[in-house]
Amino acid sequence: MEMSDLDRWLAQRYLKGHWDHQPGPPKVQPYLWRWADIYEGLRSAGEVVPMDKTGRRTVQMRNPSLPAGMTHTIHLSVQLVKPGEIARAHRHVAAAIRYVIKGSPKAWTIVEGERFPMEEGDLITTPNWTWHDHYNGSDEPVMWLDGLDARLVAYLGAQFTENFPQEQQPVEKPDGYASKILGTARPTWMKTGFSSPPFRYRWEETYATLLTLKESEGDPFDGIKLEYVNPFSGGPTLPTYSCEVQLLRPREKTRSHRHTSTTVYQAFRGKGTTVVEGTRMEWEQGDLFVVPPWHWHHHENSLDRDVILFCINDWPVMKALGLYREEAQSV
Ligand code: 1HN
Repeated sequence: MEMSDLDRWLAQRYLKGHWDHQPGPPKVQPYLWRWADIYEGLRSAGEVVPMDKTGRRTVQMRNPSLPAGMTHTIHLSVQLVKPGEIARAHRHVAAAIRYVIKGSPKAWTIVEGERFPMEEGDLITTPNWTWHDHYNGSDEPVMWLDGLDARLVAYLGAQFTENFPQEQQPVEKPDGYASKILGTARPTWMKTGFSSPPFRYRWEETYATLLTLKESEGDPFDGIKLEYVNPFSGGPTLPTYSCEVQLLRPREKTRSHRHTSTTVYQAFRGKGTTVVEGTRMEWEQGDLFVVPPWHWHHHENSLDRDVILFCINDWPVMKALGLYREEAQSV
């Protein structure tokens, strides 16, 4: 018997020898999506895709090397809700964040009975298995980024989805509830069942913190960078990923490093360059891009005004599994 005969014999029985190498999963590649394209696609979807056909009107990033998903761990889409529209209530195991691109104090995402206004630059969490629906009560379209760990959850076989019996869940909590009970003075008797609470991180406060720190040293790899922490634990935004925002000062160029976690970015303000393994990704406001695992990268702001990048990084899941490593390029 030849080795190839053996391989065939085994294959017919759904078996395989260690010597018979098969290709591994596809590798996420660095890629940049232009806001102009995303916006054009979404605007057209607003004209031709009715809400009752889709449940959620989103345009999703797909990494060129993957069948779906912006990366193997992070799903990212941009969602549009037109004036008066409702995106119906449901829940799923995959956790989500919303990062508002165009908002209004009269547009809300309702999570577990609390309505959270969606204003530009706000970050709102929809943790694992929380009921959520969206409503635009303003007279302008609203748009936001949806970041979900859905690909990872589905890969692990743990994705479940359920529709709420009505189109919208009732609003049962007073406005500002989460931010009050999770402030610095907290109720003694409340225990929550959520590992991460539904929460709104207001842009106004985040931006004020960035500006307060502008003259400080900052992170050598990322400039003035903030992590949106879980208000219970002080840990990452969600068990699977961390949302972060960074300000690059005029003419700031960061040091290069690489890590096994994957990052997806949105250029929230300004324009600049991220160099990933020698490839220059030139981004402008609204563009989205990926830095794949274990790729050297640094950021450059070559203009005289501030740049702000929003990102989702899957380091919490990598650290939880003992898979996180990082390395700095020597100076
Ligand atoms: C989802 O539930 C929303 O609730 C958005 O707005 C995007 C992508 C995959 C799976 C569920 C939403 C989603 C999603």
